[in-house]
Amino acid sequence: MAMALSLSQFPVRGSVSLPKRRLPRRSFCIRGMSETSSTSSVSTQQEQPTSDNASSVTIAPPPNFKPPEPKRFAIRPDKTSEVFGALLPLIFRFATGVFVSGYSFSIVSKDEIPTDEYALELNGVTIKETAKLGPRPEKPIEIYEFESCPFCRKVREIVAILDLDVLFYPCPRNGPNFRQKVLEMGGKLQFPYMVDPNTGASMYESDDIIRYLVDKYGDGNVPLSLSLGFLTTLTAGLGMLSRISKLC
Ligand SMILES: N[C@@H](CCC(=O)N[C@@H](CS)C(=O)NCC(=O)O)C(=O)O
Repeated sequence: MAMALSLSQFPVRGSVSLPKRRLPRRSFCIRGMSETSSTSSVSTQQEQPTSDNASSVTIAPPPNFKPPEPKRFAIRPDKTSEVFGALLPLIFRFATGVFVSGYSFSIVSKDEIPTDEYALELNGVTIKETAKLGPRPEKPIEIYEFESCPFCRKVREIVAILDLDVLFYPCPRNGPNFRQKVLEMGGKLQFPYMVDPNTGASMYESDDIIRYLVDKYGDGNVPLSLSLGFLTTLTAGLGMLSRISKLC
């Protein structure tokens, strides 16, 4: 049975002689690996052995060591609903937020990518990705919100679309940390609440926050999927059905 071994975990028997200055290429050969064997051995051999640096190392697993059963990758049965539930927003929200504003890609030669920039490479093909974004906020925008709130979800989506640096302050119902701060800053407990330290602007109302962010840090256009009024809020809520009971 195959298994991974960390050589440093096992006692080394026999003598090991390693060259002092330059390490030769070695091939490792693992023998006698089975669940029932009480000792396994690993020997190292040089591809081109020479008389002064040939070595042989035998290692043994600890007493009663039983290699773990290999398992197929699978979703834990009690987590299946959570994993599939995480797909709901993708369906109900038409994958809003998956791509940033004005996203496009083209296949280019590797030389076209500046050395300090990242580009995706697939099967030897270099993919250049671009987006159309407005100015970047110098200081991160602060958003007070909570996961299961559909209005907050709309704001999270525009943050993803505009690829903004944001500090999210989690304010779950009965949360002891940041709710009080919102009450002090804005005068009421309502979420989402946004503070932009770059301009001093602060506001409630998801649609106002979205409008503010696209005007200031985007191209001024609210994406269609966030401008459908009640339908936007409804689908944002439906997308979170599987999480509402856990996070409210
Ligand atoms: N019209 C507001 C509605 C916001 C709203 O109703 N938020 C709810 C959460 S989904 C809220 O703040 N509830 C009070 C609370 O959680 O304490 C908006 O679009 O932002």
